[in-house]
Amino acid sequence: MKKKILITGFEPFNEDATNPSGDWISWMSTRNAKPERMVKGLVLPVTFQTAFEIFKKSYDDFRPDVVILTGLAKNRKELTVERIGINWVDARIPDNNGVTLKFQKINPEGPDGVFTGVDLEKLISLALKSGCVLNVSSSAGEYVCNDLLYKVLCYTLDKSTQTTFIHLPRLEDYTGIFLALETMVHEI
Ligand code: PCA
Repeated sequence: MKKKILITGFEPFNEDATNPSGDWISWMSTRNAKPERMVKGLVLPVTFQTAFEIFKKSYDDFRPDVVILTGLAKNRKELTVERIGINWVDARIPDNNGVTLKFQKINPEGPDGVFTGVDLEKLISLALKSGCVLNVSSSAGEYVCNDLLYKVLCYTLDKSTQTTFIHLPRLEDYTGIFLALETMVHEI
């Protein structure tokens, strides 16, 4: 059976005109998937209220085996994979709807944090295979990326889906990173 992979990125936010995570999704749509893979791409709005709802609709329709969420982390220098989504939001800037959620739990009844079930060592070696360093991070921040990661991890926990989140750095040239992410999609 074909393995189904749902990949997501985000629209631009704050003062940026572009978001490499959304650009990666567009780039992937120009590439050939491996015959044993079915890949669906989704570019999400940077909004607390709607990003997860849009994701959920796509997830429920597509029923993927693997979910690879991506976003931009401007202050990082290398590609990083997130180990955990935390039940906390404290935004320093408004989202694209003008909403700034401060100092609160994402879900007052939810667990404090949820770890990814993905084999991170395998991801690191897949990235290295394409000549790219992949670091592990234990904080996806307190903004929309962590909000999405936490909600998706909670939602997919008992559905035998492998869910991961990868933050892209701000760079001039993304060729190497896009290829490394593609290798992960093809070989995870
Ligand atoms: N990065 C932001 C939200 C959207 C994105 O690409 C974050 O790290 O929360």
